[in-house]
Amino acid sequence: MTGSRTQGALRRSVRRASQALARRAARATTTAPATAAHLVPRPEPERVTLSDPAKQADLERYGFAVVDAFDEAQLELARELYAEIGPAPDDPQLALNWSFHSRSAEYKREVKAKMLAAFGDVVDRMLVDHEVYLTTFITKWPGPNSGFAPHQDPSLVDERRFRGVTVWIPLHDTGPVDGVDNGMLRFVPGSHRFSSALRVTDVDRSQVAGHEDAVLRHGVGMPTTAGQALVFDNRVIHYSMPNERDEPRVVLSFGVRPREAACTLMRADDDGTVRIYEIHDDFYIDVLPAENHLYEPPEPPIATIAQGDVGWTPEEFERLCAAAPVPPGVIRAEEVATAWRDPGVFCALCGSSEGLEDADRSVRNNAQLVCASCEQELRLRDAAEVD
Ligand SMILES: O=C(O)CCC(=O)C(=O)O
Repeated sequence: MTGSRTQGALRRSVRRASQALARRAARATTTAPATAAHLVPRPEPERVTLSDPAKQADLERYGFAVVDAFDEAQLELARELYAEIGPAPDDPQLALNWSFHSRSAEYKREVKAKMLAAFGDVVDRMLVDHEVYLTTFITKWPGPNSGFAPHQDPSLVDERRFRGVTVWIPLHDTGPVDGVDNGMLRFVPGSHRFSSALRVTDVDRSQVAGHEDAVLRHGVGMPTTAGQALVFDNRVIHYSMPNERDEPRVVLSFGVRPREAACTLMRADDDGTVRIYEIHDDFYIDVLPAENHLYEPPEPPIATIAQGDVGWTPEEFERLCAAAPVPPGVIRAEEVATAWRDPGVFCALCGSSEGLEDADRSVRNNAQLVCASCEQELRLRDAAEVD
């Protein structure tokens, strides 16, 4: 396997990101605030996402909407489905686990086939002419490692024309009971319009890096009752805190694209150029998220864009958060106990924090964070497959 990250490379990439942050902070203190081009949001796509116009308006305004998804019978069916298929065979049951991280393609195929057979029509009804490409269970096991750091999803469709969304359907109520949270989803409302920049899959280039404290001050929790879905724009900043209760929090999650839009993979070059590749709908079954960076697209990019440096300065980010609209029904940051504020840091594969550092917590999104020993295991597995 060529190009795999060793522990040294992991540290170098963390250092690179910290240096970029330091450069950004230095720039913030020396330059007068000017409106950089990427801070002017694109007009919202004309293409409608949600079939309910009021929910569509929420999605456009806040970056997310709460939509009724399952009735009692469907909720029961969803619980039975999870009980029947179960968590991924390699889920360490320690942290937050996405079943699409599983090394078993067979398991992921079963999840996709059964989730679509049972609930494809629910998604069809909720959205206007969309296609599900990614299905995953998200299990948030009780314990301190089950938070999920603030992030934006990568640009999973060509956002110059389209909106990509996730349909996130928990199988239980989410949010605090007597002050104890099981890991409701939290958002920086309106942050889908903080930038027109495309977001690449490489987590070391996350635009949220360095702004975590501001996110935790401005972010809000969106509690939901069982049967409700959160539909959110891939651009909106979102995160969740560890599950502090005794039962796992289980979610059925669907990655969805407008029917006429292909799924995309974005790659960045050091000069700020972004290459847009089209990928097939089973990409997340065939390619492990942890090895995404090793995938070599068979076709040339459909577009190459010069974005330049698209980070926010701390002042820009504060200003954007302060001006953003806050939806009704949310739990504001100041109502959240400070002990819950640390989303933790863990390896996406083994769930452990061992070998990971504070820098990993602050500049990296957990979705692709893999510890050195899992990295080594993947390398051995890939080498054995080649032999
Ligand atoms: O389920 C969670 O807590 C995190 C979900 C998330 O970050 C996502 O779906 O992108």
